[in-house]
Amino acid sequence: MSFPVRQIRNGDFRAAAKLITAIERGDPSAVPILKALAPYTGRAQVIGITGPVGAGKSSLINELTTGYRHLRRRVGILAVDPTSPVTGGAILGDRIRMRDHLTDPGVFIRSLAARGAPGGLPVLVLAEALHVLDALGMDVIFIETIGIGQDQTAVASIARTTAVVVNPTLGDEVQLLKAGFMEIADIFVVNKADLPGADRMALQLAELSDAVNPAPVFKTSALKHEGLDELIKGLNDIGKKTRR
Ligand SMILES: Nc1nc2c(ncn2[C@@H]2O[C@H](COP(=O)(O)OP(=O)(O)OP(=O)(O)O)[C@@H](O)[C@H]2O)c(=O)[nH]1
Ligand SMILES: [Mg+2]
Repeated sequence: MSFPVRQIRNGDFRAAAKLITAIERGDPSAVPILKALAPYTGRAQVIGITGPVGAGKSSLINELTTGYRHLRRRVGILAVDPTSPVTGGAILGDRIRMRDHLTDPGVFIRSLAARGAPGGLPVLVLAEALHVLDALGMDVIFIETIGIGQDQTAVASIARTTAVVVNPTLGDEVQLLKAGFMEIADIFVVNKADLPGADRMALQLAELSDAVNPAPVFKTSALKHEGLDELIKGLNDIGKKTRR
């Protein structure tokens, strides 16, 4: 077994980070390592967290990670930098939002920069990075993306469970339909439920999703640490159903 393969299988974060960098750069040296790691993948629970800019995806991942750590699960986080002009400093922002876990040896956080690549982050890069975290022994892996364009269907196909995060203040629910979120959701999360309108939003979502693609709706407040145990239970239940 080659050196990095053994290191990664032993849970060496630095070896994993190096391999992901090689994957991002399209470095051919990554190919044989990925091949050798392939038999050790397929174990992790992969959860896509998607939704509009600023819905609280990173905050929610931070809270969910706390929950999964209490359950002694190792957590991998892949945050896709969407090259969005709105979230210009996404990588830094994510690291601030997930600061509770930056020094936890059971949590691996990595941003994947879509910058420069036409059409955003290549899906293959994401899939390969996911394999690295899986082989690294992460039990739960979150992929954070802003659901824009064709990318989101690709991410939904990579993640075993896709959670679509929205807010009570979103207003025009038709936008969700237009953005293609309804089709890809296995679960809906109305985050910022500490703000007014959460019940109404949850109800409308439930009605909409019943018509398009039935998916359970959860209400959370990442800010007030509410609704997270229920959401984790919901994610685990869905995970069982959709397991390949
Ligand atoms: N009131 C309230 N604010 C929240 C909640 N969750 C997150 N926020 C705030 O919403 C803002 C955006 O949170 P993020 O976690 O960065 O959202 P995001 O969806 O990851 O954002 P992008 O990655 O930029 O799309 C921050 O100011 C958070 O503090 C919540 O439950 N309630
Ligand atoms: Mg974010």
